[in-house]
Amino acid sequence: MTNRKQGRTEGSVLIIVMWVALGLVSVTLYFSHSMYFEFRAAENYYEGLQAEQAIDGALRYAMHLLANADEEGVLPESNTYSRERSTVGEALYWYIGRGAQNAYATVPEFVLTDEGAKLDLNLATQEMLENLPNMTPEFAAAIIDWRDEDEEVSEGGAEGDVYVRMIPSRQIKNAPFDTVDELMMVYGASPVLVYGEDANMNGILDPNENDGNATPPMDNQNGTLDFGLAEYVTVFSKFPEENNDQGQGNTNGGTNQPDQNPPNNINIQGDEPTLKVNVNTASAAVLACLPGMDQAKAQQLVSYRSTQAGLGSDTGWVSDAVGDGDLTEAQEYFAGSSQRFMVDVAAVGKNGRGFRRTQFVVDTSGEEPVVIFRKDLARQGWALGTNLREELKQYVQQQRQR
Ligand SMILES: [Ca+2]
Ligand SMILES: [Ca+2]
Ligand SMILES: [Ca+2]
Ligand SMILES: [Ca+2]
Repeated sequence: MTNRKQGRTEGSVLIIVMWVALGLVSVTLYFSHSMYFEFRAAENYYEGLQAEQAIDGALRYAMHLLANADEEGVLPESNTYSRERSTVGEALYWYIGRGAQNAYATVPEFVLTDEGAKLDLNLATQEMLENLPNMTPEFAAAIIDWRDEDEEVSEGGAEGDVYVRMIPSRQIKNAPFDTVDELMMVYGASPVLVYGEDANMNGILDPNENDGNATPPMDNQNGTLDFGLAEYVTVFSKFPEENNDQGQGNTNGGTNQPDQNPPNNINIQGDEPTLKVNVNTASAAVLACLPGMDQAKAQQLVSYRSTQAGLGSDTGWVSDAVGDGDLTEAQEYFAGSSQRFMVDVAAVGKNGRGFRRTQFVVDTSGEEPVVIFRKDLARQGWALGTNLREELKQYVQQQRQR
């Protein structure tokens, strides 16, 4: 009897010991697991820092390129600078840009871009705005009312009283736009109208931009990227002043008014601010907005331009491009060079993680280039295309094997 009792006790002890052992193992597993995650988080954080350093470096490099351009106001040829998978220490960066606008593209163009290639929201007339793809006459009118000083409603537009009645109510600006994103404040705006399907603003069709409503943004799943207005407009255009025959172009006359720096975008030649577009860099959609232009002529210009190497700031080619087409009305809106450029940098750390992205606008009109705008776009997500994500994994593995 005692033997059987003793046996039973030993059995229970064994079971208890096994439970304790099992418990210890799970505790160890738990801690190693959470340590693993902490390690991964620290590594991601570290790679994020590397990526931020790379963005800093890429911005400086771009400013150096702009300051030392072969021709002032003309972007360097794309084969003359490091613009994709370039290294800063162990990190990598890319300049996200635009090439020939192609709604089917799934690989971004990696170049610096010209803000002068876009239509300036603060200077465009209602007619020019109406010519933008997907623009409605009402929204074009509302843009004019948003930025003008008066309370007169443009036909189909909206002035202060409409904004006050909105829920929640807001105030109309009655002053120039400071950013393109400000379009979202204008009466009638929607993400579809302003950003279209290009939620991450990289100019290409990403998987989530072609899966309908399965993941944001909403898209029509038709295999092409439908752009929003933000693709075509800027608030930063600035061009070298031309034909400044009158000495230093001081339009102050004989008055004793102190010289005031002209606000952004406004050339004081007469009092009329003038809108211009760089005909050597603008897309057909933007060129088609200008007076005297249409889709056909704009397309002719862009096609002809793509066959000409090293145009520099020359615009003499435009008449050859359109044959019998008349450009007399449009020509005064053409510029050949620009003074403001976008540097849109995406970067990752040494293992391809820690994705970061920042857009900068650089002004080159002064002695030294200066950054006049920056916008963080990391939250908009991966912007380098699906293929590149795979290529990057392989690249990282190759680097490790060395
Ligand atoms: Ca107004
Ligand atoms: Ca996209
Ligand atoms: Ca979608
Ligand atoms: Ca689409």
